[in-house]
Amino acid sequence: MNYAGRSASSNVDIVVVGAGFAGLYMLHRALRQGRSAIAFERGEDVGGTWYWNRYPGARCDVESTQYSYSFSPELEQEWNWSERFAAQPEIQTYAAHVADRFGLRPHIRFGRTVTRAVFDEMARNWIIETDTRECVRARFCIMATGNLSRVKLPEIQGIEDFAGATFHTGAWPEEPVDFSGKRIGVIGTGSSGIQVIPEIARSAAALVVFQRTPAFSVPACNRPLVPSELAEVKRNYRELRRLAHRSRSGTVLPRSAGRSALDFSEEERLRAFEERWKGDKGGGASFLATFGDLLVSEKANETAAAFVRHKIMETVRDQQTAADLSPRNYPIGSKRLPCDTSYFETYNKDNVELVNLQRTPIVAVGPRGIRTSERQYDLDCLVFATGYDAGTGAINAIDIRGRDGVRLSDVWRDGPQTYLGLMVAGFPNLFTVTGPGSPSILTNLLVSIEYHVDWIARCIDDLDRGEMATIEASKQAQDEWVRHVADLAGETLFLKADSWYVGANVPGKPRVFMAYVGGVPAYEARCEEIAARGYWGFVKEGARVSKAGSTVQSA
Ligand code: NA7
Repeated sequence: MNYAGRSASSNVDIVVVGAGFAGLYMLHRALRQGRSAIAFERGEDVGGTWYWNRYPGARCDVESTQYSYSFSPELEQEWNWSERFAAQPEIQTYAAHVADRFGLRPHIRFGRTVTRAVFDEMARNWIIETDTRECVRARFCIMATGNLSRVKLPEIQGIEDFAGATFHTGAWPEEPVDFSGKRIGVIGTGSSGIQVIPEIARSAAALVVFQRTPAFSVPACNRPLVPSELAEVKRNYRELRRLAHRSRSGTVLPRSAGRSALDFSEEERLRAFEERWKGDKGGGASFLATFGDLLVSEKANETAAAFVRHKIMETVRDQQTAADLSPRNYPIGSKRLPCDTSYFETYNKDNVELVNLQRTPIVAVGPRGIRTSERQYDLDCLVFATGYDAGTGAINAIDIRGRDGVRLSDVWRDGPQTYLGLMVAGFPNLFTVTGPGSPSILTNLLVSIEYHVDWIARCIDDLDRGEMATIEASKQAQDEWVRHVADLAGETLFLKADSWYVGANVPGKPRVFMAYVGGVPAYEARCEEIAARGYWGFVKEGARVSKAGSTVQSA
């Protein structure tokens, strides 16, 4: 098919898909570089994942002062985070503030879902279409679609027959939901379920939690930030950011108690875990960093897993419920480790009941509620905390065609193929911010987003300086990178669990660990080296670029 003749309502240098944290910064960088740019956003406001995840209890598991942009020292100084781990409303307000402060809103088209992106080989630009039938040509198409943005409903027979209200944590309504006096069923006990369950339990007449796999969870240890503490962070922001880029997870955490958990006596180990379980050192990713080998050695990992199971048995009064809540079949941290506020304590409430679906599976959902192999549960509302088609879901949902009309979802049929998580061979000038194959989901995403956006912005500048029209990954470099990413993951315990990290939660999705586990410093060093070597492993095509969005002469 020849797309060259397709009309477009406008031409821009850059189209950004999504106006979450990645899209906002990409848009800002593009505009600051003097380029014409627009972003398409499915939601009615900025914020991305944080816009959609408005469920009660939604909270970030990275400290707020670190889960924030570093590109503007003025922004850093003027914004005052109120809590150690920010809740969704505050993060949403922050995203909105950034959009307003940097004048980004006029460049964002809200309520538009990008449905198609086609590379026009003649014109060497992208034609991007939305569900509202808009069509824009852009030299660069940048996917800032997020890793957790395509929600996943459970495949349970009869869901559509349920007569009560249904909600998904990842697509929560804007108006508050009143659970008081109602019988609520929650399906799913990952991070979202673990955060929403204690909140629903506060007001519901009855809350029934349908658990397929028990989750490890550690206390968030959230608390208000005191002014002196915030002032100290503000004074030291540059150093904090520098250290974040030197840490594997892009997060400054308390120093590990030791290289291996197995180098310590049981008493010393328990003391170290206990320190991270509560208090100032606790919360977020710090528990898994207690020792350096918890995610690589099964024996070391089991010491942490046993510690958490013991805590569950201690906290939950009913010992059968406690046993049902205790994970036994996968290493702690091999699934994303949730951080909670009184999750296990919630099961001591009289209005809360746990249903262990491994013992009594769901048979069907009907108009009145859920029927398990044991009994019927009559419910007024159903909450699905069943996660996402993560990593690749949002990108694959768009009909993206590269050279020769090849579809990206076909290239990714057996798992995502990228070079550095930034580009895909055969898809020139299409970038993926925190794409699969980059550290992304294993890190403080703000650190990874800013790094990728800066890299992409520099790459585009370098292309222009060299009078090049396009850049794309070479197939060979991509294949080597995909192998490298898989080899590194193979050395960890991440493959030992059925998690969204490996796509196991989506039937038929290829089982591939989607992130680069080598850590932020190694990854950034590699990307810097590649850029310094004239974008080694990328193919550039020469052409003189005359004006926004149109290439006039091949080299
Ligand atoms: P997750 O972590 O993917 O959790 C989804 C939960 O839903 C998990 O407990 C699943 O059980 C459960 N689930 C999914 N389908 C079903 C069916 N059919 N029946 C019963 N239970 C089901 O999603 P979250 O939204 O909690 O968290 C995603 C990320 O967001 C999180 O890791 C943080 O990074 C933020 P399973 O374990 O598959 O047996």
